[in-house]
Amino acid sequence: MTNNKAVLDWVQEMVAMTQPDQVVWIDGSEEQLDALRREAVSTGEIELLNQDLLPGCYYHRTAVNDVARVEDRTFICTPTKEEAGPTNNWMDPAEMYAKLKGLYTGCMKGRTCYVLPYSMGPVGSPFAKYGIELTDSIYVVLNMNIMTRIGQKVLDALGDSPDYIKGLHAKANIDPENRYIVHFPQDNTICSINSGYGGNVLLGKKCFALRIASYLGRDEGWMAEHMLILGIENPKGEVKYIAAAFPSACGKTNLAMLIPPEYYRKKGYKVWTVGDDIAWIRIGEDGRMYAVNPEYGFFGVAPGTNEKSNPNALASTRKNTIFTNVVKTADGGVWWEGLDKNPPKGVNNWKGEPWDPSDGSKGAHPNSRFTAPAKNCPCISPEFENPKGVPLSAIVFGGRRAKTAPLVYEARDWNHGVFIGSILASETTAAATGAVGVVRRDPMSMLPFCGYNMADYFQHWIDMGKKVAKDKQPKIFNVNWFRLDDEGNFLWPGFGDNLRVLLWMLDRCEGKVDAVETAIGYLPKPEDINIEGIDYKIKDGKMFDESVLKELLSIDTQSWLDDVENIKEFYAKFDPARLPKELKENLAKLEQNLKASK
Ligand code: OXD
Ligand code: MN
Repeated sequence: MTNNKAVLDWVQEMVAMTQPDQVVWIDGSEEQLDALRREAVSTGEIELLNQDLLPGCYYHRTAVNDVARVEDRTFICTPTKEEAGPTNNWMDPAEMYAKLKGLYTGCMKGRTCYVLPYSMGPVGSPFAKYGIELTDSIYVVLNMNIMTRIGQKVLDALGDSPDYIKGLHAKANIDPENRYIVHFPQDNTICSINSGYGGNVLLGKKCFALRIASYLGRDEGWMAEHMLILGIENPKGEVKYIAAAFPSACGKTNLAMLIPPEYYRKKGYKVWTVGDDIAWIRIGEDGRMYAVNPEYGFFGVAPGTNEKSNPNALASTRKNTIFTNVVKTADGGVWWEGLDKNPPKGVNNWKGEPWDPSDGSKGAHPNSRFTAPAKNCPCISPEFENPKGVPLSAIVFGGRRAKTAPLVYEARDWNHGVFIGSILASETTAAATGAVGVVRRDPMSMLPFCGYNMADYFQHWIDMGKKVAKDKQPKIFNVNWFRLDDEGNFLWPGFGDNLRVLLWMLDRCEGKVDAVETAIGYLPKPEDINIEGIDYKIKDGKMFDESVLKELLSIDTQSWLDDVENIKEFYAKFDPARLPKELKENLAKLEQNLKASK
């Protein structure tokens, strides 16, 4: 399939180490993929779902001990520990290679090694980067076929170039004690062993498109970010694009696929999804920032997805989708908590054990997933495959904060925006294990995904801003959809109504509305956020109204001053010589502003 010596030599070396019974190159043809589907069904690796209900859909269960990304077993192996920084696990590359060699040697005996060429970004696009994943899992091949562009066309585009990302995945024994997800940024290499769970084994996603790509982007002058990308079309047919970063479990996929409230739909507003998880951002010929979604599908969390929360995501999963760790129903359909209020009876849970929904246990794993082709999405953007990407008007950061952050505020300038991204935080909810309400800093929502020292990553953000003329820089905002009243009720309706806040941002980008300068940045004047048509009950006897909007836009100076102390503690993790002075200055200014406003 290729004469590329760099590829052939590496494949040969990996095959000599892992010793599979056979090696199969994936050309990406439907014929070959179909044969693999049949084989995986015959061995039980995947199960065929009801083809009348869910054509082209399959079901898979992972091992019970292998259901999520493993941050404590994820490593960045740069030559020095400082390059990986204080927020990554690090091991000396030589030591790690030796450890992995021991684990990989002979681990594919009796198995087939699939050689999978894939592209992140449209093949041939100036954004595109190519990878080859070696894997002993058909499940991985079939998922990668949904999540990325694969096959011969990728090898053709790569030609003789040695410029590709090497990825070696082996399920081995799914041994959690010897599970490693390892990145060698200087070698363009990713190694994953002893897992079969998506985030650890679909190497194009978090491993390549975020960790390795963030490192490449720093060297090459572009950015790899954990961001959704969406387009908002106004009644005149003009579309403006926004990229947004939220920590996991803050509704990124829901925002990416937002359905405008009826009030706006009637006026002709539309929202288009470009991506739900990752954005690669480059400076275009006109000097603006452009973003592409390097992925080809959605690897979404199933629980909580329903006709109301995200009908577009649900529609995306109705064909050619792989479901992992959800409940398989008796008629070959799928179910998960939050899909509807009728759990199926007399079926097995995600572990394959008999399950009685009335005993309070969950049928689907909370991190059960669908892998769905992006093109299934009813609101997929016509620009999804645009090789040049889409121009960004705004960048949004957001987290889950009960009290501190207002509904929305705007950065004073690019560097202040980088500061806001660097202090991004979310509070733990009752759904997570551990204490409730604990603030977890997750800068730019990249904490688990940054492939190098995060202080240098902040500097890269500052430097990227310098390359763009002020009037072409995207404006930077922070949102908080999750503010609570004193009894723990959400004050803001969320979901489709979030569009109202996005439209305020676009008005700001176009200079159409003024804002109020505060200690933390620019806040909207309440009258500039349109709340007409909101019909939201906060609790019995309390409907959403203008007074609630005012509360959402209020700033509690003391809780911000407490936050400043927390930010100082977080910043103290980094080498002060590496942390950009622009961030320190912005922190000092925030503290000073807050004290002055007391
Ligand atoms: C994801 C995550 O799986 O961010 O996308 O955890
Ligand atoms: Mn993600």
